[in-house]
Formats: sequence, C-alpha cells, structure tokens
Amino acid sequence: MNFIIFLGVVLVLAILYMIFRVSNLVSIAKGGVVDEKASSANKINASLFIVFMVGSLGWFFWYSFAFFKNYTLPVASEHGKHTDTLFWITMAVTVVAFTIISIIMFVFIYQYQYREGQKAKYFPDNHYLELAWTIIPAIVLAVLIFTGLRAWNDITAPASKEAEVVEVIGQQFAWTVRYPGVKDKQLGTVNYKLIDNFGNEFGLDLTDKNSFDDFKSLELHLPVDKEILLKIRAKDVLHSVFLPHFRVKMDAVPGMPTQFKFKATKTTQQMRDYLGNPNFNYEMACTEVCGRGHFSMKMSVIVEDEESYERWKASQEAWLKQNPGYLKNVPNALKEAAMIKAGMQKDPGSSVAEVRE
Ligand SMILES: [Cu+2]
Repeated sequence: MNFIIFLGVVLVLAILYMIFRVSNLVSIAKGGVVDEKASSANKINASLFIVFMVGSLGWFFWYSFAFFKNYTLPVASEHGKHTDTLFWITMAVTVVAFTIISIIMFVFIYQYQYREGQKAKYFPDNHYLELAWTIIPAIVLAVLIFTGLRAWNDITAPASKEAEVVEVIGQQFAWTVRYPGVKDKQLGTVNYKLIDNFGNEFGLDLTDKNSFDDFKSLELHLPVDKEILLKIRAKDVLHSVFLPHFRVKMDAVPGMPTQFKFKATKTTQQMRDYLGNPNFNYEMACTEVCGRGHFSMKMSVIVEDEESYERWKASQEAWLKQNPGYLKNVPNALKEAAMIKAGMQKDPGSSVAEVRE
C-alpha cells in the first residue's frame, strides 16, 4: 500500500514537471523569447543576499556572546571538564567552517549575478583543490570522532568496585531513585514483571536478599569526589537522564539498561558559594520529549561530603519497611533476615550484645 502511494506521488510530480516543460517549450515555439535584458530586480536580489548575510551572521555572533552565560553552566564533574574542552574544539572548528562557507556562498551569489555580456568561466577540475577539501576535513573529522569516542568509552567503561551505585528509573512523568542500602551495598534484583500498582514500583524481587535494605529516595543524593555509577532504566517510553552541571546525559531506554560513570567535584554548598547564590540547587531533568508531562520531570540533586552522605543514607527507611505488606513475598527461610535488614526488627544478636553491656 505504502509503495503504491509513493508511486502515485512520484507520478504526479512527473506529470507536473512535464506540464511545466510543455508550457515552456510552447512559449519558446510561439516566439516569446526568454528575457534577454537583466532586470533591475537581479541586482536588488543580489544586494539583498549580502544584507541577509551581514545581518544573520552579525546576529549569530552577537547572541552567542551576549547570552554566553545563559547557555554555559559551570562544570562540577571530572569528565565534564574534558567533554567541555571537546565541545569547544568542535564548536570552534564548525563555527570557522560555517562562517567561511556562508561568506563564500553569499559573496559568490553577489559576484556572479547575471551581467550582460559576461560569460561563465569553464573550470573542469583541479586535483589539488579536490585533494585539499577531501583530506583536510577527513583528518579533522577523524580527530574529533576518535577523541570523542575515547571520552565515550571512558564514561561507559565498567565502574570500579568502590563506586557508589545508584539506580535512576524514568517513567511518565517522574524520576524514581533507588539506593542499595547501607547493610549490603548491593542493589537487589529487579524484574519488570513484578512491577505493580500497589507499591512495588521498582519490580523488586524479594527472593533476593540484597533487596531487603534497598530504599527509595525522592532526591538524588551524591557524594563528592567519589566515583558514582548511575544505573538507568525506563518503565514506559524513552527518557533521558540529564544532569547539566555534571555534563551527564544518558538515555533511559525501556528494556535496555544503560549506565553512566562520573565523579562530582563540587558539593551543592561549594557551588552555592561559587555562584554567590544561596538558593542554588543542582537538578536532574529529562531531556527526551516523553509526553505531555515531560517538562515536570525534575528532581533535586544534593551533592555532599562523604560523611554527611553516609549519614543521610543511614537515616533512610528501607523500602520493605515502608511497604511491609510485601513481606509475604519473602521466602519463609529469609523472613527474619529480611526484617532485620529492613530495620523492622532488631537484630537479636545485637540486642543480646546490648543487654550484656
Ligand atoms: Cu521523560
């Protein structure tokens, strides 16, 4: 069906082209000669191209410099400095090429406008010119691509064992964050088939003992100067994790977990002092248009020193403690361990110790 529609469109275009050709030929056959004299409109149009070039290039450079602060955020991550450098090198190369090509195109339009008696020069080819405009862009592009690829490989490489693992889940229209918990420091297994409407928004598999102390957070807390591994997934459509100050940007794809490894270099307080803005907060946004509520996918990000980060983690309640109804999904043999790990019941071992003291 699609092919037939496509064929129809092509045929209609072909017919229109034929009609245009025929009417052109008819007018020539009738003796109506194509305008021989260059009209004054020719010159005006050529001059307008120059006005357009000066105006739009002027505008482009003016807003790029005048609003520089509005679109460049201070960087607060280790790899961010490197990707920023790559970004500005790419920007410099493309802006120089863009400016030169734009000027040449518009000046040529002006220079080679129709003039009576002027004949176009026949210029078959020039090997040096062709070699130059093939080899130079090829080298520049290869350098840009390979340095970018190296940065990419570094970001997506496996994290070290000491890395702080945090799971970020995108859904229409909110982020959910899961921490591995302070007791085992391991994220529990999840299975999308276990996601339900009553509370198991992660699809937490409670037969895995690592899941007992996992906790959910409504803010993204991160330690400073420590490797962080974001494990990213999506529950419905494509989302994209965006932490602009850390130069972190990674798609959240349903059915395909992604990750991003980075190190924050400035705490929230340090950034507040740096910006002179006591109300500043880092934020995580969604940068993939994911539906009507896309704009509202915002989460506060708090970067703190390791000590207060650990204190915050220890103060959080396990998901299982907040959703005790799910204890029934824990295998009987693990129930007691689960309750201890989730902080629902005191560790009998430790209470004995307390009594002894
Ligand atoms: Cu989204």
